[in-house]
Amino acid sequence: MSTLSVARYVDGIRARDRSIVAKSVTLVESTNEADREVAREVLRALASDTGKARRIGVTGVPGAGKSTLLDAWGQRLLDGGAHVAVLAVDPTSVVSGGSILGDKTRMPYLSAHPNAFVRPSPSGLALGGVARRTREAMLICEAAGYEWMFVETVGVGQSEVSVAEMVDFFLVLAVSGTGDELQGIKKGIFELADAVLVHKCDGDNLTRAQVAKAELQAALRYAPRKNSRWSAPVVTASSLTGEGLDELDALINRFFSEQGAWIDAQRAGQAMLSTWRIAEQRLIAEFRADRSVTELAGELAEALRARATSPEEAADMLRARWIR
Ligand SMILES: Nc1nc2c(ncn2[C@@H]2O[C@H](COP(=O)(O)OP(=O)(O)OP(=O)(O)O)[C@@H](O)[C@H]2O)c(=O)[nH]1
Ligand SMILES: [Mg+2]
Repeated sequence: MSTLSVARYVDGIRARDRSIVAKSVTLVESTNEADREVAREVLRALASDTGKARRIGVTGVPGAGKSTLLDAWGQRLLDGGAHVAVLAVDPTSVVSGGSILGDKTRMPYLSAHPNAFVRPSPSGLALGGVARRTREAMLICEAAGYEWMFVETVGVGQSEVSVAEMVDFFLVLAVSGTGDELQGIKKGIFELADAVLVHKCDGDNLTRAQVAKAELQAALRYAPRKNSRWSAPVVTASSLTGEGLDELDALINRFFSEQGAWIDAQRAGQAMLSTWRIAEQRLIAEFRADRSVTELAGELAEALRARATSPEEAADMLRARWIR
């Protein structure tokens, strides 16, 4: 599929040519070996241009208002002269094969603005592939000079963990007014959150949002912290009225100005973590594709059916065959 040369991609990205940026993201989504080689060369050439953006993950249940928030927040940043990129990660597209978020990435202001780049989730990629694509797409956007790099992900399944593992700041959206104030907030998510935002704090929701805020603050007090020098604050906001967005801005600015050393250390840890993940995926793929392993697996299926061996013993035999 790659019709452009490495130099064309690299120059286009550096010039922030949005159509080339879009093509480059398509390139990194490709699993075709020839495309992968081009993608690797492009990323290698751009390595020193990356790493300069503020990487922010936004998660929350479907309908929590992630896209609406990013459109309102992004508008403020764009009006201030910044460049804003948004990548979406939708785990449901992995299952359904069609990007459900694709038509739900409603960011009218961002979509129409020349200094913004919005990209829905790719379909037809396994979650591991989505994680790699998102990490690489992020690097491309950084090299293109987008200072604000947002990753929107639906708060279901493993996707929020993999997004938390590639951003500097992880914002968790909660919605009040649904009866259960902590709806959609899974216990483990507190360990990942750098801030919790009680969203849709407007109209009839105002008092409920304040109650939810107090409850969340109490819950967060006991959550394990990933950064001992930053305790995740709880804020309220409405993307419809704009209320609370100043506070959100101030909070993010404070995080990025105070936590530089922490962010550097976190990024180094994240790079090592991705290295392990990629190595694991490669090893598993090679293991499962190995002829002698698959042959033995065929034989073991019989033995398992006859209960002549256990899955654990069978797995050991497969491993022993592979190592030999
Ligand atoms: N009252 C109120 N409604 C809001 C607010 N923000 C978003 N909404 C509404 O909530 C609905 C869902 O908003 P989206 O921004 O699409 O939510 P999302 O979290 O991106 O949803 P998915 O991408 O489908 O997971 C829309 O009807 C919005 O108009 C808000 O601040 N206040
Ligand atoms: Mg959305």
